[in-house]
Amino acid sequence: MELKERIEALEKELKELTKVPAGGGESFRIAYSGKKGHLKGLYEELKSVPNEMKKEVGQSINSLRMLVEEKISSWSTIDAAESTSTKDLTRPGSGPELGSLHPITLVKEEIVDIFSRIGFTLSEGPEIEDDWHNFSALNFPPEHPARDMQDTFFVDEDHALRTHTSSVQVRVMEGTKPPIRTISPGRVFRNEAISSRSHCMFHQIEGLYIDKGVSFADLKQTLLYFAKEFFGEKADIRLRPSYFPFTEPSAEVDVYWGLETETDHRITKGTGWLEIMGCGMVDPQVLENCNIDSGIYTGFAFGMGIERIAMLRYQVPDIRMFFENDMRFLSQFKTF
Ligand code: 2NM
Repeated sequence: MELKERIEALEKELKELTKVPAGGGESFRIAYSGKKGHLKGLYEELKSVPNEMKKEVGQSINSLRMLVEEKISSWSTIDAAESTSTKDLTRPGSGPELGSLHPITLVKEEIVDIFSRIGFTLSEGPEIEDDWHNFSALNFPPEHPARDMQDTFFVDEDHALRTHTSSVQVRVMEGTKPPIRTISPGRVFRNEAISSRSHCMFHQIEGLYIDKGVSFADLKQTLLYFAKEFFGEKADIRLRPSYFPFTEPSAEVDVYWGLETETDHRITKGTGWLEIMGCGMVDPQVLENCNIDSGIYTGFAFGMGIERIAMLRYQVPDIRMFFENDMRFLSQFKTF
């Protein structure tokens, strides 16, 4: 057969091919544009075509090549689509993407869980409180600076955004006969300048234990248990005398963090110790304010800022990151 006729025959064959050929797209590619394929052979033969016919024959081989390339690229898109199985209508769809829990929620739940293992139950209460539950029942004298507009967000004459979750525990004491063992997490508000270390809204978790014969030794051992559960078996605690209106005696609690790395030195200011909470024996007057007989019952209480604990746990440098809802921050706390 003449070269020209063979080209025409191949062209006809190609135009009739509308589906991927039986051997698959790859064997077609090899047969037509492979190293020993039809096109290669035709270009080889072109060399011996007489000069006056070279142009015409060359053009028809070129258009044949374009036809081949067109076929190959159309089949490769079909192949790609089929390999991802869009045609399998029985395949299950992709599920919704799971979100993540906020780091404050994670730390809060961990602390609640640690205390629930030794018999503390959860109690929660309103974020808008009256003067009695937020201040008076807790022994804040009428002229205490916390009662100032500068420190507290007032809603009206007698109501404010709670400045601590102790108000929840006043409600529990008023409504429960001891023994009482409760833990109260929640959002609190203070009219403070916002910085990397403090915010006007944050979270606290407070604990309260009231029964006959509850002592300061019980307080210390309970807090040591917490420190070891949360920070690890090597953790230790120390108590420094302090003052709160609602406890007597009162103390600040430090946890031993360690002094091994550069970071340990930086965050503990070279001491190895970090302040994590306040605590004390509930003032007998507070018990009386809540109709608990202070001649029969004693109790301890403690409170900590959840943001501060979360900043230590996750090495977060700025408290404001907890309130910005930046997905680049939040998505790092995925737990499932
Ligand atoms: C603290 C420190 C010390 C506390 C006291 C009470 C209550 F209601 F029983 F009086 N609840 N929480 C308390 C005591 C909170 O936080 C730094």
